[in-house]
Amino acid sequence: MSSPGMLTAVTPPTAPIRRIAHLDMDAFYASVELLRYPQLKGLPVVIGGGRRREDDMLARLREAYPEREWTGDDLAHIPVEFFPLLGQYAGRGVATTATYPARQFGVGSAMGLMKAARLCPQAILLPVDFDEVRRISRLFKQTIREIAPVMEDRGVDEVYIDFTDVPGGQREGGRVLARLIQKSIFQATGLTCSIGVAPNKLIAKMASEFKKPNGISVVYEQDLEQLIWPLPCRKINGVGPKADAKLQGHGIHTIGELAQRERTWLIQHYGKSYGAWLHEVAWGRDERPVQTESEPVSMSRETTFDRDLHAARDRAELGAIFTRLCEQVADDLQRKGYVGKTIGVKLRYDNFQIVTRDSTIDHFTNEATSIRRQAGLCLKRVDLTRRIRLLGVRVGSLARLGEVPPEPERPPGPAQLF
Ligand code: DCP
Ligand code: MG
Repeated sequence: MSSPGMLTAVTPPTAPIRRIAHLDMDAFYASVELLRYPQLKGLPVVIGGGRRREDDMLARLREAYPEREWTGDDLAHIPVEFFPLLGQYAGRGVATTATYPARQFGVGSAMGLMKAARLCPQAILLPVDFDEVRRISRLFKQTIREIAPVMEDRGVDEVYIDFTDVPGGQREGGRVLARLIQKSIFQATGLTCSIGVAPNKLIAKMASEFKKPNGISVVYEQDLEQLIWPLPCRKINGVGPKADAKLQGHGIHTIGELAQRERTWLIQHYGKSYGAWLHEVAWGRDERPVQTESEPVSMSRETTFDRDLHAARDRAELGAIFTRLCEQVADDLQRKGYVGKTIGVKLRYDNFQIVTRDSTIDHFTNEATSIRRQAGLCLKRVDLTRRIRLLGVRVGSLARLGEVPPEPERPPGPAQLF
């Protein structure tokens, strides 16, 4: 008890430290199937080879036992022996994911199913059910938002979450909140996920992989040297296979080795922006905010080529890719109900230098052909003598379709003749 005149120890309020989480669902497509077929839990299951039709398994059952009525309620009771095995697969399909028991045999995402079948013929092969995947995806994200509202959607099975100002978000460096989120997601969906909590997105993304499946890893700034530096550079989100190969060529294999290179040396060899970025990430620095769902400012599509292309020598190939990108952006705009009036291009040259050009037109569009025309004009304004490794198309200054002012009517006159 304090009485007037007595000195009380007052601890000054400390500013919360930045704590960012990355959450990634475990063996997502496969786990979604196990909800339907719980009898497959603990078994090697591989997802791939097409999309699920309403009742793939029921159709098999009806064919084998036509005398019985089969309904959706029977799915959980289908005997394991009845499921199709990977070893029987023939075709050119690819595995999208595999359960952890299947991964023990070396099977994983993006592997050809024939190769997977050689590694683990006894695995059960199931197609993906995209509708169910999307439903569960929305459900787990909604569960997170109710606990921690600052969440960035990064795709079907992963998100970033800003723990910094969430009540309890600082306890044990974020571990307590991470546990609560894991538990709530499990209650809502029956699925497990893994979470990394760290000072920023970059490290959180690496940390969420440390204790997969169903794990939590808490990383502090001072853990950089011990936990991050031993990792291969490829673990950095943004270092792809090509950049990694180039780093390897310079004798840089781990993030620690990358951190030991001078910033100026990196800039010299990897370009001004990519080189500087490499230096920052190797030292664990990343200030990017967690961006909650908001009105998009722009939509873009880009692609990195299998080999560097030259504007003149690979004209046809480049032109086809360019057209495709414009079609994809137009499709994104139309699907999401947006139009835009700033159209731009982005190129990365073989030396990793990035250039962008854009121009704003006098009307809103979401048409592939007019995007292509404007983007083509932008392309004329960049140096096309260098070889290109990445090409992107972007439409900005967006407005919701239906909320844009109607186009002014063109005055009648000779122009109408055309
Ligand atoms: N996916 C895909 N093709 C790939 C990689 C993934 O279609 N080449 C799909 C299937 C995955 C989902 O995206 O289930 C999520 O991808 P992840 O990389 O997060 O893989 P998983 O969630 O399956 O496994 P993990 O437990 O390693 O996160
Ligand atoms: Mg995942």
